[in-house]
Amino acid sequence: MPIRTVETSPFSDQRPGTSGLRKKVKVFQTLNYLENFVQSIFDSLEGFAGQTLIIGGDGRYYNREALQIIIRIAAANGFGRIVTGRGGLLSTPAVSCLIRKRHAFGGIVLSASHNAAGPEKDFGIKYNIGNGGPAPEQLTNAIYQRSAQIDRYLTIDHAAVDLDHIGAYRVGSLEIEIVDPVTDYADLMETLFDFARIKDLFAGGQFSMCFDAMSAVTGPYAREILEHRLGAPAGTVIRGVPLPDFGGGHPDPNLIHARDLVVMMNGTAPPNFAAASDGDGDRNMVLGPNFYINPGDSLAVLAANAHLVPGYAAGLSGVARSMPTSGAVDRVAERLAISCYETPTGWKFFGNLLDAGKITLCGEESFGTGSNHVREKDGLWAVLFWLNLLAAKRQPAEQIVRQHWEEFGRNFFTRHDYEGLDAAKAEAMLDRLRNELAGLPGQRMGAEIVKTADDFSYTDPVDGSVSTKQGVRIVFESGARIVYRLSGTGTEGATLRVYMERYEPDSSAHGQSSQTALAKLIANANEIAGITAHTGRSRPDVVT
Ligand code: VG1
Ligand code: CO
Repeated sequence: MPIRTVETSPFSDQRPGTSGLRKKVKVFQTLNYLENFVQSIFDSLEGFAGQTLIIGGDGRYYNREALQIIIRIAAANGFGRIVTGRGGLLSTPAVSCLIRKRHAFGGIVLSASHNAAGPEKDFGIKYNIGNGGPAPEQLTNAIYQRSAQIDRYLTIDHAAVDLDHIGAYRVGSLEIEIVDPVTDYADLMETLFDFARIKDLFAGGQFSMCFDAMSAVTGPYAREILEHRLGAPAGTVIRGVPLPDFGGGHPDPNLIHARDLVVMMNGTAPPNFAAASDGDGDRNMVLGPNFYINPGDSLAVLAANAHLVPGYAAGLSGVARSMPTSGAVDRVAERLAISCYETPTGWKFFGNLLDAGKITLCGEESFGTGSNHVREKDGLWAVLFWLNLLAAKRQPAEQIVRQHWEEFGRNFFTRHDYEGLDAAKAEAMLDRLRNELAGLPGQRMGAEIVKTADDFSYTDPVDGSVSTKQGVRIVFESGARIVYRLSGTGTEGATLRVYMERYEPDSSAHGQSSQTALAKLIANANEIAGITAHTGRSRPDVVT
């Protein structure tokens, strides 16, 4: 099949953010925009001739069209095989799972995660390397640099591939395999968790749960695993059909966007346990009746109880969390006498630690938890981990968390997001803050005294690479801290994230809400950065 070279010219805005390139669908539909980026990825790689590429997406609007374009470019560039899920669907952890299982060269994830979907909304593309994880910074930088120079891309002329039937097709010398999107992933979960025990839990009739797939990609995964393999009653999974616009919703599993689930859990006769996942299936929120489990606490509880789960019973080699994530897991690591690493925000920073066997579990405050089973955070995995604990301990989730606090103390944590800010103003606010950092130590704010103030910089312990400007952090003598950073996943304006945390060893004070426990720190955060003065906002848009 003849390869066609198409002349093109570069776009200046193809720098990948925290998790790939995210833009409005309209931008991706601009002539050659997607083509340029895909060719820039391939131009930045070496040695993939005849190799396998896994491609899949969260089913959002433009997923199918993008997949067809990428198949043609991959064929022209010399890949030997493409594997994708039926309908072009694969959750982000399922892409990671398939890359590893098939010993693929790499993979492409088509998703903008929890961002809204539809013709006027967001789309995204991310390259994952052969370990199954997001491309490291050196590679994303190379892709960006290439995108700024690109003058041609390669493609073939070929009719659209039928994505809806499982089977193998040939496009020139490229083999295309359409697989069931769920099977390999569900099989992997069976190797990690005690399915028989969880099955017993559901079979007992005393336990019920609700899983909100938020009309995004996890519906088929949750149905197969929870309802078919684990015997949870039909209807356990709600909003289980992936829709191109996610039903008009915002599939971000947090207290604001998963509101229906929160209302259900705070209402009369709630189920015993609830969970939600995001657009591409890598995030999770877990809830008990009237009880919200903070992601930092969730990670700590999973680490402390990993010995109860078959896949982790041999022990954890170490743990890691992103810098803004609460230090709850640090205390568990200390107790277990294992290492705890602090990385910049974004899953790509965990890849080397996982590959080198330095860590087994890791997580982020943004509802991401995962382990060495794949190289992405994994929403359903976390839910199954929790179910395994509930089945092993036969205790409500709330009791497990409260006992954990009693044993380890509680890290009160909250994140306040200010969305849709003027990007220049938000940058200016952070620049001013950076300039003032040196003068902050020693300053008193109410009962707190600033101990250190810096802009987080990370040296990867495996390859020595350095990542700077990863978040401004202010740590007080008491151990309380405030972190400020700008989001790297948005497509419009800027989002300021302010993370606040304080440790409370006294269990008689554990009953209060995070917002109450952190009220003074929240006020300090506003004062130090001048959030209201710079942004004109008196309150955050999202609080987690
Ligand atoms: C956010 C989260 C970060 C997460 C990233 C991708 O990034 O804070 O922890 O890894 O999203 O998650 P940012 O730069 O907007 O703060 V996902 O589920 O969008 O793939
Ligand atoms: Co996601």
